[in-house]
Amino acid sequence: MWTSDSLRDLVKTKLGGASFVVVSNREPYIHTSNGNEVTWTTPVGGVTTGLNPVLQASGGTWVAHGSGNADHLVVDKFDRVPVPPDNPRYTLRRVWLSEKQERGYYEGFSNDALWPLCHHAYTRPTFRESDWEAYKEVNWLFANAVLKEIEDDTALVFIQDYHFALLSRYLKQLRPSLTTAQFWHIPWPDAETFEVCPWREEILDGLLGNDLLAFHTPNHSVNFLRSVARALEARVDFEHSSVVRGGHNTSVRAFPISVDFDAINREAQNVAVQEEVARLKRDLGLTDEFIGIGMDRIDYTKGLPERIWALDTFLENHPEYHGRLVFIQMGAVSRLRLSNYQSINDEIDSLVYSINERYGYGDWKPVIYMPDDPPPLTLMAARLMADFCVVSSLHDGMNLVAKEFVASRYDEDGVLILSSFTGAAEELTDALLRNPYATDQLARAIHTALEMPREERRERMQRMRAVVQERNIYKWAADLISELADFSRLSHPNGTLTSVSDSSQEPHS
Ligand code: GDG
Repeated sequence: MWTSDSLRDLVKTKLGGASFVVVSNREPYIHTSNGNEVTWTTPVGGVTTGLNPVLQASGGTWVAHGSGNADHLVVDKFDRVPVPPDNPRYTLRRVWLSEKQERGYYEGFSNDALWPLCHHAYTRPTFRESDWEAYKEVNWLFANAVLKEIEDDTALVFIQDYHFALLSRYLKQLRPSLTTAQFWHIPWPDAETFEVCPWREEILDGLLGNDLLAFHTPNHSVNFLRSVARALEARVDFEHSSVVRGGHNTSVRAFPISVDFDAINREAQNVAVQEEVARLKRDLGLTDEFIGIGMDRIDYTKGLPERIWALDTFLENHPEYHGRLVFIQMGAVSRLRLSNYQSINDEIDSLVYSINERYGYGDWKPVIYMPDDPPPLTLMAARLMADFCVVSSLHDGMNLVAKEFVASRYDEDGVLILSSFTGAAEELTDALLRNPYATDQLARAIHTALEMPREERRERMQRMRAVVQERNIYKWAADLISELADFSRLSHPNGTLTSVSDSSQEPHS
């Protein structure tokens, strides 16, 4: 079983004294000020949830966009700040972006083009040349910032996500002997879908600057290989899952990301959580027999309208549950400057209003909507109160909400209703796996969850907990770092990059 300690030992052995630098768009700690007081928070999102425990174990430097209004105030002259702020374990290096860069690179190309392009959610990507120019400019800016954090060429740079498709290529141009790995946290679409991107060749070539490119599932890896085979001149080896382009080998692998099972399991048993459960029930006036929950970053890929439609159908078909079931949807709004995100927020508000108007009576409302980024203690209390949790994403790289729900249920109770179109569905096969587009099926799953005998709930939850406990976040990081070290000059200090999987293929130049 991988733990924070065994990951730390592995990093020491595999990396020797080499620096370990992680790069992401979103920073793991945000400093803000209200008047004279500076406070900090952790942002909502899967990348921070996954990577923060890893960096706390491994140490190193995390390079990210400084987005808080007080971020400038707490950094040193090199723009660095030790974090976590209350118990420092690693260094956060902040990169500053202008409003124009943020709009073009982050809101524009990353979230209005690549995000909808990579998720099958029927939202059309928007490709603007000015966004693409800003994207390239910011990738270049980050490449220069990363190099300032690196003492010598043995460093391992671990790049996160779709905001930095060109970063490894730029880094290699500036420092050819670096080792880079990249984790793509969202799905990779099929090759035909990807083809509509006007800069597909540059993006694919940029990602092939990496020595290791990782996705959540084998399916995403194969989609990537097919995209390369259609668009670029390169030798694509489907059998060994690698690409050779310009004499450089990139291994393409699947590593399903996870959560810190032990920490969540421990936190769930804290007495403060029971007190929070009592407070929440009191404040929300919950006397109901059954509670369902959802908790998401509010995004059109997460299938929130589909969830409410299913609840509506369930209530229509099962009047015997009126007054007995409450569904609590928690969450945090995100990317609000984009019109697609404003629309999804408006749509959810109006659906919640309608379902409550249609079925509610007296003090009972079937849906309680709390999109105000509840604190971690409240989220934990909600997980433990729930008879069932719904994750109904239309498409999702992994989905950590599902794994957090499982990790928190030390009582081995609660049913997970999980979209088949999440990476998590490949591992959590004891969830009720459903197609969120099929409203009637999703509605029936709610009924199945409510009627499921205690023994079956226990057995399913036990099996899911065993999976998440074994495949925890430390295993994810350890597998990835081991694979990379085996492929790279970290283990061949004097040689060129050597890939074990490529031995039957053409020789490297
Ligand atoms: C991307 C990929 C992949 C949710 N609501 C609140 C809140 N959360 C937390 C959850 C969880 C995180 O945010 C969301 O993680 P997900 O994995 O579900 O989704 P994305 O943010 O889209 O993450 C995803 C992930 O990267 C990792 O690779 O799994 O597929 O899309 O930790 O608990 N946190 C707070 N308030 C909320 O209201 N504080």
